[in-house]
Amino acid sequence: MKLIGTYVSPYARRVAAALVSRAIPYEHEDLNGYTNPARARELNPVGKVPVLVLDDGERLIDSGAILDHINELAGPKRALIPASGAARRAALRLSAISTTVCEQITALYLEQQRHPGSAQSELLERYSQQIIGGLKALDAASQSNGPIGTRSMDIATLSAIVAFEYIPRWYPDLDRASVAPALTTIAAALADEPAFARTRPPAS
Ligand SMILES: N[C@@H](CCC(=O)N[C@@H](CS)C(=O)NCC(=O)O)C(=O)O
Repeated sequence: MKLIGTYVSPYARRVAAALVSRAIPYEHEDLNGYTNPARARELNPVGKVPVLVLDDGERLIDSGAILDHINELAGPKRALIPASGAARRAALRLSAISTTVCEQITALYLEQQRHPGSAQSELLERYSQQIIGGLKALDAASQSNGPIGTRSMDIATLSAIVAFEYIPRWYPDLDRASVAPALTTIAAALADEPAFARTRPPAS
């Protein structure tokens, strides 16, 4: 199968991290949906990466749906998503928080690009509060024996670390270590895990 999407995209990267963590082989095409929108639209009606092309040519879109498929491929012993109950609900909630943090970081960055040098607007402040609120929730789940941690490379941990590492490129003013100290510790402990080391995009 082939994963299409630059690892600068946290959505493509969390899919890649899941594939690497479950030792599922894949080819990679380094497509950036922003710089090559025509190719992205050819592959996905809404013009975004990641896209996962299965061996029979079927194309899966949206990182959440793709991770659901990878979860099926991985099987219950190496599941990415707990099968049921409170653990499943918590993992999916944390996954959603991580992707929303990334969305709001992108929105904040694009808003800053539109109005360079402008004073803190109400919109920027709202985005910033959403990002900080999300990070604090991820941090609360990263306390010892919480659902995010070095023991559980599931959808919650993979997505949280990818979101955490997405911050400095686009929102360098945010002091991640003070907002999310427990997550900072876990990210440092997992930095050399193949799932993250092999999918980390080069610094810009
Ligand atoms: N909900 C989607 C979001 C994907 C997404 O926003 N991808 C961005 C890259 S970070 C993209 O390709 N954007 C191109 C565009 O919006 O034109 C997912 O989880 O896969």
